[in-house]
Amino acid sequence: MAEFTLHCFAQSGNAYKVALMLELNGADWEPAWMDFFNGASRQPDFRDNVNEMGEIPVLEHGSTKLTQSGVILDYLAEHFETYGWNGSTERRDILRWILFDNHKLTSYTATLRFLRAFAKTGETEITRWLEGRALSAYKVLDRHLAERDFVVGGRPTIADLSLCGYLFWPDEIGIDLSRFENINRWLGNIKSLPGWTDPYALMPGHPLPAAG
Ligand SMILES: N[C@@H](CCC(=O)N[C@@H](CS)C(=O)NCC(=O)O)C(=O)O
Repeated sequence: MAEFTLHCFAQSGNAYKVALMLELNGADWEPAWMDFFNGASRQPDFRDNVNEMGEIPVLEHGSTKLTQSGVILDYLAEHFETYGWNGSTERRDILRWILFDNHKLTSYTATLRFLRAFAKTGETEITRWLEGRALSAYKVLDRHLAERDFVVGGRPTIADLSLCGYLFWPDEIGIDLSRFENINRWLGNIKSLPGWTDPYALMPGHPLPAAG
Protein backbone atom coordinates (compact mmCIF):
# COMPACT_ATOMS: atom_id res chain seq x y z
CA MET A 1 0.00 0.00 0.00
CA ALA A 2 1.30 3.44 -0.91
CA GLU A 3 1.98 6.09 1.74
CA PHE A 4 -0.72 8.42 0.36
CA THR A 5 -4.08 7.51 -1.16
CA LEU A 6 -5.84 10.18 -3.21
CA HIS A 7 -9.54 9.71 -3.96
CA CYS A 8 -9.83 11.26 -7.39
CA PHE A 9 -10.88 10.97 -11.01
CA ALA A 10 -9.03 12.14 -14.11
CA GLN A 11 -11.43 14.95 -15.04
CA SER A 12 -11.22 16.61 -11.61
CA GLY A 13 -9.06 19.71 -11.61
CA ASN A 14 -9.51 19.96 -7.86
CA ALA A 15 -8.00 16.50 -7.47
CA TYR A 16 -5.30 17.43 -9.99
CA LYS A 17 -4.09 20.23 -7.70
CA VAL A 18 -3.26 17.60 -5.08
CA ALA A 19 -2.05 14.90 -7.49
CA LEU A 20 0.37 17.40 -9.01
CA MET A 21 1.72 18.37 -5.58
CA LEU A 22 2.28 14.68 -4.76
CA GLU A 23 3.94 14.06 -8.11
CA LEU A 24 6.21 17.12 -7.94
CA ASN A 25 7.39 15.86 -4.56
CA GLY A 26 8.03 12.33 -5.85
CA ALA A 27 5.59 11.04 -3.20
CA ASP A 28 4.64 7.40 -2.87
CA TRP A 29 0.94 7.79 -3.73
CA GLU A 30 -1.85 5.85 -5.35
CA PRO A 31 -5.18 6.98 -6.76
CA ALA A 32 -8.52 5.58 -5.54
CA TRP A 33 -10.83 6.21 -8.48
CA MET A 34 -14.29 7.65 -7.81
CA ASP A 35 -16.95 7.11 -10.47
CA PHE A 36 -18.16 10.73 -10.47
CA PHE A 37 -20.01 10.57 -13.79
CA ASN A 38 -22.20 7.74 -12.50
CA GLY A 39 -23.05 9.56 -9.29
CA ALA A 40 -20.67 7.86 -6.83
CA SER A 41 -20.16 11.08 -4.85
CA ARG A 42 -23.92 11.23 -4.18
CA GLN A 43 -24.11 7.73 -2.71
CA PRO A 44 -24.68 7.37 1.05
CA ASP A 45 -21.67 5.05 1.25
CA PHE A 46 -19.34 7.78 -0.11
CA ARG A 47 -20.82 10.43 2.20
CA ASP A 48 -20.70 8.13 5.25
CA ASN A 49 -17.25 6.65 4.70
CA VAL A 50 -15.22 8.96 2.48
CA ASN A 51 -16.41 12.59 2.58
CA GLU A 52 -19.57 13.97 4.17
CA MET A 53 -19.30 16.93 1.75
CA GLY A 54 -19.65 14.55 -1.21
CA GLU A 55 -16.54 15.89 -2.91
CA ILE A 56 -13.25 14.85 -4.42
CA PRO A 57 -10.35 15.20 -3.60
CA VAL A 58 -9.89 13.28 -0.39
CA LEU A 59 -6.39 12.47 0.80
CA GLU A 60 -5.58 9.64 3.20
CA HIS A 61 -2.19 9.63 4.89
CA GLY A 62 -1.94 7.03 7.65
CA SER A 63 -4.73 7.84 10.09
CA THR A 64 -5.17 11.37 8.69
CA LYS A 65 -8.01 11.97 6.25
CA LEU A 66 -8.35 15.40 4.66
CA THR A 67 -10.74 17.06 2.24
CA GLN A 68 -10.76 20.44 0.43
CA SER A 69 -7.86 20.81 -1.99
CA GLY A 70 -6.62 24.01 -0.30
CA VAL A 71 -6.42 22.32 3.09
CA ILE A 72 -4.73 19.27 1.60
CA LEU A 73 -2.17 21.45 -0.22
CA ASP A 74 -1.45 23.30 3.03
CA TYR A 75 -0.94 19.95 4.80
CA LEU A 76 1.38 18.64 2.08
CA ALA A 77 3.44 21.85 1.97
CA GLU A 78 4.02 21.47 5.69
CA HIS A 79 4.73 17.75 5.37
CA PHE A 80 7.23 17.98 2.50
CA GLU A 81 8.51 21.46 3.36
CA THR A 82 8.15 22.38 -0.31
CA TYR A 83 5.90 24.76 -2.28
CA GLY A 84 5.08 26.48 1.01
CA TRP A 85 5.63 29.81 2.71
CA ASN A 86 8.48 31.71 4.30
CA GLY A 87 6.80 33.17 7.37
CA SER A 88 3.22 33.86 8.36
CA THR A 89 2.69 36.90 6.10
CA GLU A 90 3.52 34.80 3.06
CA ARG A 91 1.37 31.95 4.36
CA ARG A 92 -1.63 34.29 4.49
CA ASP A 93 -0.85 35.55 0.99
CA ILE A 94 -0.87 31.97 -0.28
CA LEU A 95 -4.14 31.36 1.53
CA ARG A 96 -5.59 34.53 0.00
CA TRP A 97 -4.90 33.25 -3.52
CA ILE A 98 -6.15 29.75 -2.73
CA LEU A 99 -9.44 31.24 -1.49
CA PHE A 100 -9.66 33.47 -4.58
CA ASP A 101 -9.03 30.40 -6.72
CA ASN A 102 -11.70 28.28 -5.00
CA HIS A 103 -14.33 31.00 -5.01
CA LYS A 104 -13.73 33.01 -8.18
CA LEU A 105 -11.54 31.07 -10.59
CA THR A 106 -12.03 27.33 -10.16
CA SER A 107 -15.71 27.42 -9.22
CA TYR A 108 -16.86 29.24 -12.38
CA THR A 109 -14.29 27.58 -14.65
CA ALA A 110 -15.08 24.05 -13.48
CA THR A 111 -18.85 24.56 -13.79
CA LEU A 112 -18.50 26.10 -17.25
CA ARG A 113 -16.28 23.23 -18.39
CA PHE A 114 -18.72 20.69 -16.96
CA LEU A 115 -21.65 22.20 -18.86
CA ARG A 116 -19.75 22.59 -22.14
CA ALA A 117 -17.54 19.50 -22.24
CA PHE A 118 -19.49 16.87 -20.26
CA ALA A 119 -23.19 17.85 -19.94
CA LYS A 120 -22.97 19.33 -23.46
CA THR A 121 -25.75 21.83 -22.86
CA GLY A 122 -24.73 24.03 -25.76
CA GLU A 123 -24.55 27.80 -25.26
CA THR A 124 -27.12 29.11 -22.81
CA GLU A 125 -27.60 32.12 -20.59
CA ILE A 126 -25.86 30.14 -17.86
CA THR A 127 -22.74 29.31 -19.90
CA ARG A 128 -22.51 32.93 -21.03
CA TRP A 129 -22.76 34.15 -17.43
CA LEU A 130 -20.19 31.64 -16.18
CA GLU A 131 -17.82 32.59 -19.00
CA GLY A 132 -18.05 36.24 -17.94
CA ARG A 133 -17.29 35.37 -14.33
CA ALA A 134 -14.35 33.13 -15.32
CA LEU A 135 -12.94 35.84 -17.59
CA SER A 136 -13.06 38.37 -14.74
CA ALA A 137 -11.01 35.99 -12.59
CA TYR A 138 -8.49 35.39 -15.42
CA LYS A 139 -8.08 39.15 -15.80
CA VAL A 140 -7.25 39.51 -12.11
CA LEU A 141 -4.72 36.69 -12.28
CA ASP A 142 -3.20 37.87 -15.58
CA ARG A 143 -2.68 41.36 -14.20
CA HIS A 144 -1.10 39.99 -11.00
CA LEU A 145 1.32 37.89 -13.06
CA ALA A 146 2.41 40.78 -15.30
CA GLU A 147 5.68 41.21 -13.47
CA ARG A 148 5.88 37.87 -11.73
CA ASP A 149 6.91 34.35 -12.68
CA PHE A 150 4.78 32.80 -9.91
CA VAL A 151 1.85 34.02 -7.82
CA VAL A 152 3.55 34.43 -4.43
CA GLY A 153 7.14 34.95 -3.37
CA GLY A 154 8.84 34.65 -6.77
CA ARG A 155 8.88 30.85 -6.63
CA PRO A 156 6.33 28.08 -7.17
CA THR A 157 3.98 27.53 -4.23
CA ILE A 158 0.74 25.73 -3.53
CA ALA A 159 -1.05 28.93 -4.64
CA ASP A 160 0.15 28.24 -8.20
CA LEU A 161 -0.82 24.58 -7.94
CA SER A 162 -4.31 25.54 -6.84
CA LEU A 163 -4.88 28.24 -9.46
CA CYS A 164 -3.61 26.14 -12.38
CA GLY A 165 -5.83 23.14 -11.56
CA TYR A 166 -8.22 23.59 -14.51
CA LEU A 167 -6.18 25.75 -16.85
CA PHE A 168 -4.45 22.99 -18.78
CA TRP A 169 -7.89 22.27 -20.35
CA PRO A 170 -8.64 25.49 -22.30
CA ASP A 171 -10.34 23.56 -25.11
CA GLU A 172 -12.74 21.86 -22.71
CA ILE A 173 -13.45 25.14 -20.89
CA GLY A 174 -14.02 26.77 -24.26
CA ILE A 175 -12.02 29.92 -23.48
CA ASP A 176 -9.01 30.84 -25.56
CA LEU A 177 -6.31 31.56 -22.99
CA SER A 178 -3.83 32.84 -25.59
CA ARG A 179 -5.15 36.38 -25.04
CA PHE A 180 -3.91 36.16 -21.42
CA GLU A 181 -0.20 36.50 -22.12
CA ASN A 182 0.94 36.41 -18.50
CA ILE A 183 -1.20 33.41 -17.60
CA ASN A 184 0.27 31.59 -20.59
CA ARG A 185 3.83 32.34 -19.58
CA TRP A 186 3.07 31.28 -15.99
CA LEU A 187 1.47 27.99 -17.13
CA GLY A 188 4.69 27.39 -19.09
CA ASN A 189 6.69 27.98 -15.89
CA ILE A 190 4.56 25.41 -14.06
CA LYS A 191 4.91 22.92 -16.93
CA SER A 192 8.69 23.28 -16.66
CA LEU A 193 8.80 22.10 -13.04
CA PRO A 194 10.57 18.72 -12.84
CA GLY A 195 7.88 16.05 -12.48
CA TRP A 196 5.06 18.11 -14.04
CA THR A 197 2.52 15.76 -15.58
CA ASP A 198 -0.64 16.42 -17.58
CA PRO A 199 -3.83 15.81 -15.55
CA TYR A 200 -5.13 13.10 -17.85
CA ALA A 201 -1.84 11.20 -17.47
CA LEU A 202 -1.84 11.49 -13.69
CA MET A 203 -5.22 10.17 -12.59
CA PRO A 204 -7.45 7.28 -13.71
CA GLY A 205 -10.69 7.54 -15.69
CA HIS A 206 -9.74 9.18 -18.97
CA PRO A 207 -11.08 8.90 -21.59
CA LEU A 208 -14.67 8.52 -20.45
CA PRO A 209 -16.48 5.56 -21.96
CA ALA A 210 -18.79 6.63 -24.79
CA ALA A 211 -22.37 7.17 -23.63
CA GLY A 212 -24.46 4.05 -24.38
N1 LIG B 1 -13.54 23.43 -2.85
C1 LIG B 1 -13.44 22.02 -3.11
C2 LIG B 1 -14.21 21.69 -4.38
C3 LIG B 1 -14.26 20.19 -4.62
C4 LIG B 1 -15.19 19.82 -5.74
O1 LIG B 1 -16.11 20.56 -6.14
N2 LIG B 1 -14.99 18.61 -6.28
C5 LIG B 1 -15.82 18.11 -7.33
C6 LIG B 1 -15.00 17.33 -8.33
S1 LIG B 1 -13.85 18.37 -9.16
C7 LIG B 1 -16.80 17.12 -6.74
O2 LIG B 1 -16.40 16.16 -6.12
N3 LIG B 1 -18.10 17.35 -6.92
C8 LIG B 1 -19.07 16.41 -6.48
C9 LIG B 1 -20.46 16.94 -6.54
O3 LIG B 1 -20.62 18.16 -6.65
O4 LIG B 1 -21.36 16.11 -6.46
C10 LIG B 1 -11.96 21.63 -3.21
O5 LIG B 1 -11.16 22.47 -3.60
O6 LIG B 1 -11.62 20.49 -2.87
